[in-house]
Amino acid sequence: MMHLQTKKFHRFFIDKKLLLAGFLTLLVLSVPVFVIYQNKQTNLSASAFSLAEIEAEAGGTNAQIAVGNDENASGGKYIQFGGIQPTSIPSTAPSLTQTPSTSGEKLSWAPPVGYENYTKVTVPTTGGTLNLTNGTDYQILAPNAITGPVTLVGGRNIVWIGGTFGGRTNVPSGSYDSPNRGIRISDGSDVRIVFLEGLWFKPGTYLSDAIQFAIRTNNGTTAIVQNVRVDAINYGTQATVHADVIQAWGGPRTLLIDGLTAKHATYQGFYLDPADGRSVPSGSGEPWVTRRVNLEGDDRLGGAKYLLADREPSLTKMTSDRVYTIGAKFNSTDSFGSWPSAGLFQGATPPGGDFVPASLWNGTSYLSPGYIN
Ligand SMILES: [Ca+2]
Repeated sequence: MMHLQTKKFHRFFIDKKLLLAGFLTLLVLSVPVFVIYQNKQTNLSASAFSLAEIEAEAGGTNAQIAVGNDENASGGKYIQFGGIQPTSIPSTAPSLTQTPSTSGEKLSWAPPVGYENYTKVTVPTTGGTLNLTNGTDYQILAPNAITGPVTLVGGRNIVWIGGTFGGRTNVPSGSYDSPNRGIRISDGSDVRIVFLEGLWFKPGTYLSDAIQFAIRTNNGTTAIVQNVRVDAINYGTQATVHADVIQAWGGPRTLLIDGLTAKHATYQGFYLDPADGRSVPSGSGEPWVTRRVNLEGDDRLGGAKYLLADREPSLTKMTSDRVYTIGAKFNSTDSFGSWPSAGLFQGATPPGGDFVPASLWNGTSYLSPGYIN
């Protein structure tokens, strides 16, 4: 019995040694694998953080996430958080000290990458309300001259390049504010870009506001307005319809303008109040820019009053870059807020003529001069 027990003990001892050796072997073999695995995890983690850096400033990972094509990205794909494309807005903005451009030269801000693949919506000739889906990006098409007001409700990124507005050739009266509006931008996805370029409001027509931002709840809208020409009469007075070339009636968070000519502002030009009827949009944004703008007052109804009104200068941190006003009978720079004097030329027109000439359009076709970046 003792012998057997000894033998058993011996075998057990040997088995334990084998077990220990096996364990050590396993440990030695597994450590490199573990290290490699850890490195792989680190790399994946780093990649994830790298991708997250393309988020919109005010966006979050709870916003929509999409995968897009980019020949510069690894594997030809990139992940997009929050609806803002990698060529995000401020990064494409040129320095304000760059060589001044004149009409027809390249624009400051490019549309979001891949906008050509956005869902396409054609504006009816008579205009109307386009109900878009939040979280979906849209390209707006306007192959025909539009004769009525256009309201864009919903959607995420919106790109509208090229369009003409006609109709409404009679002197308006009564409650014509809404039917004589050009474009209204309403709420959509919270973080997004609304990109408007190449819009011409034709001569011999009457408007209230040409472009109006009526963003009641969104906080992260970046609006870009480039090469807009308003030959139509922005028809109104203080006592009647408050006609504006551009009115921000709530929002956006950031407004960037390059190229805007308006010839007949009877009451106001830019009336910008992102907190009108709501609280100031929260979150981080970019300083607002008005670049290559010429506004002309028209005194047929008593004279233009405020051609430039910024009612929330602490939010907008406005920059003027070649902004010209002429024909304001009362105030050009507004008594409400302030307008930066640098880059502003009152009682003057651009030495090279209108920043946005009508020659940019051929019929309803608009040819973009392209973008600096
Ligand atoms: Ca208005």
